Amino acid sequence: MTVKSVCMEDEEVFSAIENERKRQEDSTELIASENFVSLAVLKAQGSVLTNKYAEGYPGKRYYGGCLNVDRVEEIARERAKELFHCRFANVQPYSGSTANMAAIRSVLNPGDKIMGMSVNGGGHLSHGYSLSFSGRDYVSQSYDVDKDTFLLDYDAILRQAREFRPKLIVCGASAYSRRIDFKAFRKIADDVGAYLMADIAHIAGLVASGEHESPIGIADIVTSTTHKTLRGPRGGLILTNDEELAKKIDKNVFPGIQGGPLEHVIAAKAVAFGEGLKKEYQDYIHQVVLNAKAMAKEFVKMGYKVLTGGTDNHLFLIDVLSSRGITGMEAQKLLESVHITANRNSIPFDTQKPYISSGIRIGTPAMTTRGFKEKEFIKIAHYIDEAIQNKDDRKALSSLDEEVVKLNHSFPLPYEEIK
Ligand code: DSN
Repeated sequence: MTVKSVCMEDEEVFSAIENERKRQEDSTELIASENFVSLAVLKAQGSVLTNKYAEGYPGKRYYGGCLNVDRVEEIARERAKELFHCRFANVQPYSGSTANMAAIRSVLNPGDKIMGMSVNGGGHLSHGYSLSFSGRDYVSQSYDVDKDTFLLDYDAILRQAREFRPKLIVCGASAYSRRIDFKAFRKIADDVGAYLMADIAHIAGLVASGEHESPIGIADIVTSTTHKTLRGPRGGLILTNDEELAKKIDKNVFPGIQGGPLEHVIAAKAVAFGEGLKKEYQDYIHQVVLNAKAMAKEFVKMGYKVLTGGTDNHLFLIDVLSSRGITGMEAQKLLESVHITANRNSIPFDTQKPYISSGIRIGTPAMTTRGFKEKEFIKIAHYIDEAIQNKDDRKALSSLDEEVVKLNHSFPLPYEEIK
């Protein structure tokens, strides 16, 4: 039986998968946290390793038959350490949030104080947000960006930390377009006797390629996802140089919060880390940043309010409400109607509810993987403006949609159709 005919035995599920493949092929993907993995990553994840239970760690499993998954997990750990120049890596977290949960539990007890960046300011839910485990199990206070510049104000964070006295400070963001000064955070943490955790989920690829300062050796613990700029499978990662913390982290991942590791995903992480060590990947990340800078600049030229006026990394935020009078929600829907995928995003001190929001977040990792350079991103910036200007003109939107799809088709994905 061929793979195609096997897939067609479950028409219902596989036609939805095929439709998603086609949607990805047709669309300009600007969600800053998404990317397109290589065929090798896809193949490793869709492998027979999904059949295997392997609770424990390489050489110390609770199941038989772990010879091959031990090898795979060893390779993943070794490559992660090489990629990030660190001493210890745990590659088992199912996601960025579980990585953060295990990391936080390694240094805090329930009721201890945690201080992370506010979600509205660009931080992540798992950095102390009230509805997340991180804001429920611990006493949390968040720091914000400056009201005028929308930049991290390290003096203000220090003052807040001195007053709040957290046991853990978390730095790292999901929607912050400027470089993060890990050394400044270290000074703040040392000043108040706190641990420092850096969540580099978004900028991991930039850190691995030297496009952004690394927090390794500065923060006590570094967490990440593997599927954003790192361009691996959906999953998490924890790094540290501290042997005692590494032991605690391992215990908190398993058996603390997880059971059997997803060895097929770990294999795909290993493949992605291997790709990350190559020169081509470094060139790719460099281009991601050039593309983001060029696109942000174009929006500024067109009179859009780009937060902080531009970007140092792979993403930026546009206040579409004050720039063009449409909410983030409206902009997201409008763009989707012309095959441009972005996500609405709260901006710092947003007057709209998070579900509606005033902004959109734009990222360049995914389309850079497909081969877009500055020229194509500038073109897309104009397409976005055209869509907003013609938001009530169906005919104009439909012809714009055709142009967008045509452009995307000239940068094809390597994935095989399944029907
Ligand atoms: N949900 C992710 C993002 O879009 O940035 C953060 O984990």
